[in-house]
Amino acid sequence: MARMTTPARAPIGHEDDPALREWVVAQAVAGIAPEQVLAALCERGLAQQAAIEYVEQVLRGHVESHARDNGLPLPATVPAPIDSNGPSALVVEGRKVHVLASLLHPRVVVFGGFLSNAECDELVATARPRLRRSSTLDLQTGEDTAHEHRTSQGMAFQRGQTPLCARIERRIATLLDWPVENGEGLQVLRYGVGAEYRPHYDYFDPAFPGTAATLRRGGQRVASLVMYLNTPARGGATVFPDAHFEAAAVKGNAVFFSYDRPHPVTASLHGGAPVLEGEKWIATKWLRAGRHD
Ligand code: PD2
Ligand code: ZN
Repeated sequence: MARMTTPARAPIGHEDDPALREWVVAQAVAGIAPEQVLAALCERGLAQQAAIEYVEQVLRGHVESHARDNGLPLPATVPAPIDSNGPSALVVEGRKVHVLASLLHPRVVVFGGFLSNAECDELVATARPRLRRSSTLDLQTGEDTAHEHRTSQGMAFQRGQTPLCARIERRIATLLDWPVENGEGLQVLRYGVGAEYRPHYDYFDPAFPGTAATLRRGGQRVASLVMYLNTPARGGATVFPDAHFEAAAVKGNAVFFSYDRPHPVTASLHGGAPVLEGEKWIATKWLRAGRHD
């Protein structure tokens, strides 16, 4: 469907009028910028703040009834670092970070220059002597086990384990407006030639018994930030198959993605494509809905 850029006139009616509610939902579905929807509502007499609250309430109600009607989990609040068509650079804790690409569904933002070269090199140097074969959570038992779908080596820092970890964690918290305490410790991975991380979801599937213990520590994961610590000579992109989108692994850049419920409807399926030449180093930060201890 072609995306519209200007809203039709808002129908005249009281806020309880189903026609007005349907109009608001139709604008959102058509991709009309929220400011334009608000302007159209103000034009027909609503005060700015009342219009904001009305639009939020209508869209929340729409999403909730869609979830109920389709047997989906209700959406959670997730980090939302930037609006559509916003600034192309942000200053975060004194560092200029560029917005290189942004997708709405799945919600993906690619940031340029999130880490300095020196920060990338220091993370690699600190992690290198502690690498082990990567593991994944076994959904049946809740144990971490090696898996053929994840052929990297890795290690995990505790939150705030080194001054550099703490600095990066503060930067992430500021960029994403999400508490440091809701983050898991940084995980560093190294992929050699041929190594990959096949497409998966980062949330914990609540249908499996092995997820209960981890969910008690801060609830669901709601977003991920994958930071590239080097630039592989070839391959190693982070791929989002549902969107036919890939983020190139470029030293210092980072790809953010969020998922507001533990369900494929988020289209947040993603993977690390095989490294074809050279090696690939990343640091991943997973963010929980609540405090992770
Ligand atoms: O290495 C990657 O690009 C990648 C891909 C998918 C990392 C992760 N997931 C992850 O750390 O969750
Ligand atoms: Zn992942």
